[in-house]
Amino acid sequence: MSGERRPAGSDGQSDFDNDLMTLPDQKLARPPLYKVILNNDDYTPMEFVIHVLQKFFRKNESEAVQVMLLVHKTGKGVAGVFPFSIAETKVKQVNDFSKQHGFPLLTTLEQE
Ligand code: TYC
Repeated sequence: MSGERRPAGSDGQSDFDNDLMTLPDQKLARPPLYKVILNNDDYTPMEFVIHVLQKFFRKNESEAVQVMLLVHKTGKGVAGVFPFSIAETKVKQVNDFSKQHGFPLLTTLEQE
């Protein structure tokens, strides 16, 4: 039968695995990432925003204060960057948590 593999070289090993090394590079696309955006408002206490950044985005105290102040001064800021399903979950968790505490704090998603 034609196309049958012969032993390669003197060691009797098949050269089948060599074929893999000659395939063209197959580049895998990176999954898209999403920014969880924290939006400013006039009613949510600064301390609550700092707490949210520590609880849901693993910021330390000084990182959390920095992000909160940026949002307070500019209107919005990035709380974290994640693959879609995680980002979507964070948005829901934070918005639910804020509502439960009676604050209008809102997070939204933006593709990076
Ligand atoms: N602007 C709010 C205040 O003065 C604080 C605040 C910061 C609210 C960030 C929301 O995402 C926010 N109490």
